[in-house]
Amino acid sequence: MTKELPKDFLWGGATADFQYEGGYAEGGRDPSTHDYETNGSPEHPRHHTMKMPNGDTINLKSSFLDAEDVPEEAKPVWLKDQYYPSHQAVDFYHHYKEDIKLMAGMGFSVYRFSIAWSRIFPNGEEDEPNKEGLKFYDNVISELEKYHIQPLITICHDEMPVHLALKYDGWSSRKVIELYVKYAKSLFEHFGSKCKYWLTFNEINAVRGFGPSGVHKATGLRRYQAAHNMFVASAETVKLGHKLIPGSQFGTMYALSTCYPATCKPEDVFHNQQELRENWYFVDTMGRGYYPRYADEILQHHGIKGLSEIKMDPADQQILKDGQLDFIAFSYYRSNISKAGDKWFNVGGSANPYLEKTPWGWGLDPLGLRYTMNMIYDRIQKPIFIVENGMGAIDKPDENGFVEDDYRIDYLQKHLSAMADAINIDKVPCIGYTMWAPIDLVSLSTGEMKKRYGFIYIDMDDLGHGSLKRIPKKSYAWMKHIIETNGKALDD
Ligand code: BGP
Repeated sequence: MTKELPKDFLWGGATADFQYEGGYAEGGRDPSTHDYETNGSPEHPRHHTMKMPNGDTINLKSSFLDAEDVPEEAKPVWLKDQYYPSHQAVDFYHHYKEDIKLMAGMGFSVYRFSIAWSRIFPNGEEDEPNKEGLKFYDNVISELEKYHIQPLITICHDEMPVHLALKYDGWSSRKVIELYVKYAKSLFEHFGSKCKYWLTFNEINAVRGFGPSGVHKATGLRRYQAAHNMFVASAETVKLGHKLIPGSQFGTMYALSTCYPATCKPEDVFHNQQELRENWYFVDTMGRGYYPRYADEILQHHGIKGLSEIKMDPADQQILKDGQLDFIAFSYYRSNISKAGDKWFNVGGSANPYLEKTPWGWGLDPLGLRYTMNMIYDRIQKPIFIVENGMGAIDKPDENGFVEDDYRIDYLQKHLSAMADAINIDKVPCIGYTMWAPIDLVSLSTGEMKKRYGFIYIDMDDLGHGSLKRIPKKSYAWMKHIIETNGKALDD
């Protein structure tokens, strides 16, 4: 079966503002929750740096997988001896023209990027949006238009103005729903005529804790209260977007790297089915417009009696129904396994012994992508959009800065082929594919620069030193050819 994709298939790449943009204090932007996050590595987790009222500084693990609770009285601070990667990131803020030209050189038809909330509403509570912030994204979108690349905008990628985290405890407060909808409205009014595809949130099933959700407590009732408030905010935003932008299409993005049963022992299979519902809880509620029947059972794993403990307004049910998503967007990187008796954990699992792994221990599983695409469509029957997939690797440039990344080409060849099979053989409707991340940027989980994903190398190290020069890798030309042939060359 051919790997050639339907004519209107969208090809592109994806980035997130605080990992890519930099310019953290420019253009009237206020700090966001990630601006207080240090760099790290697999051995040394990233931290939020905070100051207590008595002057003591504390470091709290910030990575969403093991985020520590933040004391309510702590205030974020920058410490002189720490490096905060989001401040410069890889400086898209000053390189956007060059970067978009490079993306266009590969033939991209779509570019997924997130807007930094604190660039538009610096503290989140202003009455009017910040003109300079809007102007920056105007410039980005005009540049995209020049090359006929359409934007796919993530309204909120795992962050918020730090003021909202401190004042309202982030998403655990309903007040933030109103502020988010106001922010989204200003984006629709300003960019609506130029953008058809929108994502209300990034990896909503994975966000927890201070950095991604502004909530001081990473687990339990407050996390699931925050999730409910995000569901309502997303649904209200979808309704509003449909009204203000005719023909607009809305998704939310889920982390759906999959998890298989460790064995065919019925107890393992059953455990795995239940654990996967940690993710389906989010997809089902937003994709179908109502909480799934197993919601109480999921909540009980987190010490919550059930939905009755979550504060809801009487109108919420109707809002969820009216603001259902048009498509399901997801990230897919790897697969894991789980078995009966494993510690209950969201987006979790252990390493699959059948798979080769990246240096960061992520198991390579192209068929898992096809499996995941089918799982989602079988369940929700709405078009899907792969908005993140890629391989973090250690690249070794030669003396001219050129990287021969055959391992990345191999990863993409296999994953894109599996995607084409899901589309052409299994008939899963898929809007497009945006590879994470077309240009090297800062890793979310470790804050490293050496965990590189791009088709384009950036001369910068883990501490932000380097010329920031952009140099296409071997995979750049390879991907260009795949896009030119609309996937057909995957067969070669
Ligand atoms: C997803 C996030 C991205 C991104 C990616 C790769 O979870 O949406 O922001 O960073 O994963 O992860 P990492 O950067 O940790 O390798």
